Parts: sequence; C-alpha cells; structure tokens
Amino acid sequence: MVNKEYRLFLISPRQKYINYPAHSELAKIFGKKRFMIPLALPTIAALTPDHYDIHIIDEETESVPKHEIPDIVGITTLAATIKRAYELGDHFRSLGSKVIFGGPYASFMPDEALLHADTIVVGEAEGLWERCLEDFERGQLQSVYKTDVPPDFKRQKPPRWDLVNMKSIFQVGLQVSRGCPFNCDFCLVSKIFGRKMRYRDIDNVIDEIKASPTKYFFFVDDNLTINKKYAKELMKAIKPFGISWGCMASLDVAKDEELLHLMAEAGCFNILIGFESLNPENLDDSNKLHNQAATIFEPAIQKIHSAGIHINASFVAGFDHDTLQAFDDIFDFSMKMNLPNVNLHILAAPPGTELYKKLNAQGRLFDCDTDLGVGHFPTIHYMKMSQTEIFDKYMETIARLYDFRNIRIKAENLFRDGAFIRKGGKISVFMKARLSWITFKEFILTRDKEKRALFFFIYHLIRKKKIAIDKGLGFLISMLGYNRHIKDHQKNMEKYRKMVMDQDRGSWEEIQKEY
Ligand code: B12
Repeated sequence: MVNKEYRLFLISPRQKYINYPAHSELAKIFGKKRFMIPLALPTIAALTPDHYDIHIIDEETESVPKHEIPDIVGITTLAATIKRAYELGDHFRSLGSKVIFGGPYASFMPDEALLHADTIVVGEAEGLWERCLEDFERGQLQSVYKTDVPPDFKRQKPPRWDLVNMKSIFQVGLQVSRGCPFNCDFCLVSKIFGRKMRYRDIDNVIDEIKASPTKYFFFVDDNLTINKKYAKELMKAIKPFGISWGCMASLDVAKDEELLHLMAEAGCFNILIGFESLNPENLDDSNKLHNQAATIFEPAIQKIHSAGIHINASFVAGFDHDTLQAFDDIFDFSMKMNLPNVNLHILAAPPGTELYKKLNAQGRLFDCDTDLGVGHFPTIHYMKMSQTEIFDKYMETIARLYDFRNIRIKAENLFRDGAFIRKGGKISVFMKARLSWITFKEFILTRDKEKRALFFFIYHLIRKKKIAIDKGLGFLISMLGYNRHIKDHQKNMEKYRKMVMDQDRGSWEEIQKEY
C-alpha cells in the first residue's frame, strides 16, 4: 500500500446554461446525472503517480468540497465553463492549494487564465503533467508547461474510471486517435492536437475496452474513420465485445459501404456528422474543404441510414452568407432527409480558432457572458442578422425540429425500409425492461396524440421484427430527450431573450452602415 503524500482534486467545472441538447435530459431519463464526463479527468488521473490521493469531481454530478484544502487542484477548461473555472481557481488559491489549468480554453488564453491559476498546461497533458507534478513536489512549479513535440499516443494508460462514480453517468469516452488534417476556421482541434494523425495500437484500445466498467462508449475522436484501413481493423477487433457506441466522422464514411457495415456490426448506433452549412460559400469561407457540396449530402445520408446507423446531424447558422432563411433550409433538409437527430448551433468563435482571430480583428466579438457557452446563444455580430433575430429564429427552429409531429414524419420515413433491423451492441435485459417502462410511461400515458402515434408506429415495427428493440426504444427515448430540452429552454425564454436583447446592436451590415 503506497502512502498517499499529496491530495489532488481533478475538477470539471459546471456549466451555467444547458449547452448540449438532449444529453442532460437523456441522462435523467436513464436515471443518471450526466451522459458522460470529460475524458480528460480520468486520463490525467492515469498519468498521476501512485503517491497522490486523487479525487475526480465532475461538478455536474457532485459538488466541489469547498472546505477541504487539497495540495493541488487540476481544472479542465472549456469556453463554456471558464468563468466557473476561474471562481474555483480563486477559491482554492485563497485556501493555499496550487491550481493548474489545462484544456481547450486555458491553452489558448494562458495570460488571462494565469490570473486565476498558478500554472497552465498547454495542449496535451501526457509528458507535461508528469513534469509539472515533479516540479510541484520540488516547490518549483513553472507558470506554463508547453511542448512542440506531441506525445506519440501509441500506447495510453487506461483512464481511471475506478475513480468515477459510474452510477452517475451513462457512457464513457474512448479516444483512439489524435489530430486532424483539416483546419476549419471555427474549430480548435488541429490547433490542440496538430494536423498529423496519431493512432493508438489496436491491442491497447482493446485492453481499455476490456477494463472499462461499461459497455456504452462514445469515441471522442474527431473523425473515427478518416483512416479507413485503421478503422476497419478496429471494427473487426471490437466486434466480439458486444459494445454499443457512437462516434464522429466526416461524410466520406459513406463512400465505403464495407466500413459502414463493419461499424454497424461492431455496435455503432450513431455517427455525429458536422454538415455545418447547406451553403457551400459558407464552407469555403470557413476553410471547411471536406464534406463540401450539399449534393453529396443526400446519397451519403441514404447509405448511412441503409447500414442501420443513425446520424446526429450538426448544423451551424450565422455564417456571413446566412440570412434567417438558413434556419428554414436546415429544417426542410432534415425533413427531406429524415434526420430526427439534429443539433443546431448558432455560430460562435471560441479563443484559439481562426474565426476568433478574424472576428476579433474586425471588432465583431462582443464582450458577452462566457457562461452562455458555445453555440446556443448569439455571441458575435452576425453579418445579416441581429442578435434578437437570430435567437428568435433559433428558438423557433429547434421547436419545429423536435416537435413530435415532425419527429413522427421523419421516423416513419426513416424506419419504413427496415434497415434498422440490424442489432448493434447487446443491451441487457434490465436495460430493455427499463426502456420499455419509460417508453410506456412517456408515450402511452400521455395526452399528446402525435407522441402516441409515434410509439405505436415503432412498436409495430418491433413486433414485426423490422427494427431491433434496443434501436426502436432507444430512438423514442432520445427524441424525448431533445423535446424536453427544448421545453426547458422555452421555460427560460424570457430571461434568455432579455439577455440577448440587452446586447443587441443589429446586424453587422447595419452597424457598418451607421459608421
Ligand atoms: C467529445 C466532445 C464532446 C462531447 C462530450 C463532452 C464531454 N462531456 O465529455 C459532446 C458531444 C457532448 C460535446 C459537446 C460540446 N462540445 Co465538445 N468536444 C468533444 C471533443 C471532440 C473531444 C473531447 C475529449 O474528450 N477529448 C479527449 C481528451 C482526452 O482531450 P482534452 O479534453 O483536450 O484533454 C487533453 C488536453 O486538453 C489536456 N487537458 C485537458 N484538461 C486538462 C486539465 C489539466 C489540469 C491538465 C493538466 C491538462 C488538461 O490533457 C488531456 C490529455 O492530453 C472535443 C475536441 C477534441 N478533439 O478534444 C470537442 C470540444 C472540446 N468541444 C467543443 C465544444 C464547443 C462543445 C460544445 C460547446 C458544442 C455545442 N455548441 O454545444 C458542447 C459543450 C460541451 C460541454 N460543456 O461539455 C470545443 C471546445 C472549444 C472551447 N474552447 O470551449 C472542442 C475543442 C471542439 C472544437 N471543435 O473546437 N463535445
């Protein structure tokens, strides 16, 4: 038994406003506190020597023990959580703890972040965190730890899920690659992880899956299928473990039907795809040179659906060529292509992105509450829309996207061909019973006729064995999650709208004309 010499808190700060549709609601439906917690915390815990007594605290699932005085506190930061991170940093420093920040926000704003922390670890922790702890023990902590040589990433230590209360979360993150060869203006990934792809050895990934406390995973890789050869080997290797998972990929995954089928067989439920915009001019402006041209969207979506995999379609409105019409176009597209899972965002520019630099130079960022997060509130001066216009249209569009009548129409068309019969990962009898009970309670004991009609449509398909039970019930529940999230947003509408109106100065075109 190693004597624990230092007490370490690893914290993910809470977020003030709900920022990701459905996830928090979905977690609640499953009786969990959060869908997943940031992978950074158990990853950093795995790099920490044994003589540290580590306490992982995800503030969405438990409170930070404010009166305890750890020797050292590591805090992961995002734009949406930075204000809270600063509060926590100030608090623990006032108690005498050493505070270290890392993650996407602090990595790009080290000077600002150092006002609230002793040290910033810029970029990937592997190699730097270990050095940082050695210096801490010697009393020689530096302000910034940084390297130009990224870790090779071939063999990772398994994240310390044993330090996380698994009863609070639904699934865990898993990362097999780092880097992104693309360099889209609104994204940080190539800035944090570089443009050269690095991959883990597949046996090392399999060891992590075997050691994991759950069978539900989300591959946090920004593009799991960018290297088709690696992706196929990975699929073959994970298939025997009967896991269920989602991932992110670019649309070109659809070019390879063999890969799509291997993915479905290996347990893929859902692929998150960043379509971003239906207007290629916006994609050009943003330097998003892949997934171009709405013409390729349609056949690709059909192929993914035919493999029995859902698409979580991510769109952004607010690019310079967008008018309010962009929202209607996205809505119409989701109806036409039968996309029930749509994540609609309002363009944002977090620090570190090229977009941030560009808009900052043009004076188009405004000093608004960072708690508003990235993507669900207006935070910049949009070219052709005022803040209030874009916010109202966003609210109107998400309400239409997740209205049960529209969901039913999309679902009927999506499932009619029976593609979703393929079973993904195994779902336990307990989970099936739980899903059945929740769907019965929510979809039968309701006054909403559209909801009931949707339930009976799915139930009929399950009985006729045209859709696997796990996929059918899982689908109903995720739609419920989206719908509830929107209702929550609507409940707070007046408060949110007032905040938006207070900061509204008109569209950028109008502002320019005034000068
Ligand atoms: C998976 C993911 C999600 C998932 C799950 C999030 C979760 N709760 O786990 C979902 C889909 C829900 C999601 C949602 C959002 N996401 Co997201 N997401 C990611 C993604 C793809 C992977 C994150 C991850 O797990 N990486 C693996 C871990 C190991 O890497 P890491 O967190 O960077 O940590 C490493 C280093 O940064 C460092 N580090 C991190 N923290 C710390 C702390 C200390 C003390 C130290 C020493 C080091 C350190 O060490 C780690 C190991 O090397 C990243 C992009 C990326 N490739 O990282 C975007 C990313 C984090 N997301 C982003 C955004 C914008 C969002 C949303 C706001 C989108 C939206 N509009 O709704 C929401 C809100 C997220 C939230 N509040 O949780 C941005 C963040 C930008 C910013 N500055 O804030 C990123 C960077 C993507 C981008 N395109 O730019 N996201």
